[in-house]
Amino acid sequence: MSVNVFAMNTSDVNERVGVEINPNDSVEPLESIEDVAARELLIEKPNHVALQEFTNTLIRNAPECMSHIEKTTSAGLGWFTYTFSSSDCVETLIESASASKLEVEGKALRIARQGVVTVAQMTKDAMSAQSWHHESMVSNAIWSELQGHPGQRMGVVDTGLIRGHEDLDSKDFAGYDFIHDASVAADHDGRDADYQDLGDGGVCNGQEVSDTWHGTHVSGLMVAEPNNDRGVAGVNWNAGLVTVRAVGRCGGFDSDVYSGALWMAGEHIDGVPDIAAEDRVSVINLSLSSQEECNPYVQTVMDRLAELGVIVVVASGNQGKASIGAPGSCDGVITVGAHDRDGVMTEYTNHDASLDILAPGGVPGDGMVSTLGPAKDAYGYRVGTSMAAPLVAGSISLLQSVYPELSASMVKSIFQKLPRCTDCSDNTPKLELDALISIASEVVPGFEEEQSRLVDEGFLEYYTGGVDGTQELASGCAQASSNQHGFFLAFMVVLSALARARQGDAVIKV
Ligand SMILES: [Ca+2]
Ligand SMILES: [Ca+2]
Repeated sequence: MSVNVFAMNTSDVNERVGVEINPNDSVEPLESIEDVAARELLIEKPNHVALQEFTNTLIRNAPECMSHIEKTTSAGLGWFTYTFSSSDCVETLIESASASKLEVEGKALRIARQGVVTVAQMTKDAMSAQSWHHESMVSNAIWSELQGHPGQRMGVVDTGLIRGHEDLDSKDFAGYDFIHDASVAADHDGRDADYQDLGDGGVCNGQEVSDTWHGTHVSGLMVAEPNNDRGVAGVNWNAGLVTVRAVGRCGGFDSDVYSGALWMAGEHIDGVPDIAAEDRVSVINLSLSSQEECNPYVQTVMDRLAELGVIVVVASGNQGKASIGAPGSCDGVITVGAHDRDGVMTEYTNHDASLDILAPGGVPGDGMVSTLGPAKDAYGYRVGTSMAAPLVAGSISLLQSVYPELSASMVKSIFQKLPRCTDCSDNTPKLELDALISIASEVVPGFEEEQSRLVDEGFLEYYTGGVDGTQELASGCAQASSNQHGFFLAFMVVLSALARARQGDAVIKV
């Protein structure tokens, strides 16, 4: 086990959140996240068997491990994280499982090693001064008519959030700290309600790593408050943010990432208060990657999230490999790579057949600007597939504001019709919002029927913000004849009217 001393980091963290500093903390050796993960095993427990009884049955396969169980933590959907004091117990149980000896009531148990994810962000970058991604995505054309709805919630599972940040505070609706290991959490405890980002830096694999404020950067790209004379604007102007803190010092555990994702989708997780119904998310951004395959636990979670109607958007990772690890390789997720300012796939983007789309992610020297920490008015540049994924998540949420029932497979078929990169070898679709929305109207079934239904149900008069809807519609149609984007704008007016009508706070006049 590596012994690392984080004296300076520990006191910094404590000063920031006002936790009293225990003088002994600074000399406590911290175990690496990989070492902790090696002592943990994820096991699926049958619903009708009590946890204690289940544990007893399990341990009959490795009696010497009974006294080595430090704790069990819910990982959601009947899966539990068993933390042992020795990694030997994990290996013994995995051996039993592969010899088909690990069973309860005659049924083989499903198990998975504890995985470790890291943030999919590249180097810090402060050389560019332009928020060029919105230009690349043609965001302005969309924002004139589609800005999301305040009833929407977008989820971020990441390093947590800089609470009270001036460009995010109005979007900060709910969150939870899911990190079950105190040394990775750097907050002296396990899971709790404080999802403040305490930094993810430290000595990781023998190298000093700075705090990234990664979760705050990603959140800003999705939902930073627009038009407030500060900072930046997210893709979705109106949606609220739900935060799960699951990545701490040097990375995060699978079980914390994915049980956190289940929680924000409304699934009950033992030991954690359920999220309020109105704060359940419709899309989750995971700007996280690993070198591991999508194991049965992670795939089970992804399947459940799809059942719940939640779309999961994942960064493909930044190793420049022709293969993608979990969670980007799991079935049913939207996997996002990064392109540069010219729309060309970046060299660092991990890519294989599971890559669904490219979005702006920047290159060193030409990064993506967004909210940062630790100061509540901090902004800065980051580069990576981590920055591309939230732009796609934000775009999907704009579609969801019109079509809440949108599925990941619909999104994939919409993406397939998007423009491709020209003059480059890759043939991956590229995020362009104007094309995205007009393709959605062709691909999403029942659009016209939905429009008729709303009219039949009496949504006959549409206005918003003092503007008469018929005037808006007329103006959209006038633009249709006067400029090349006109048809699109007219279409957007109708779409936007429908979005408001669906929320019950506006009616449509046809
Ligand atoms: Ca905690
Ligand atoms: Ca702003």
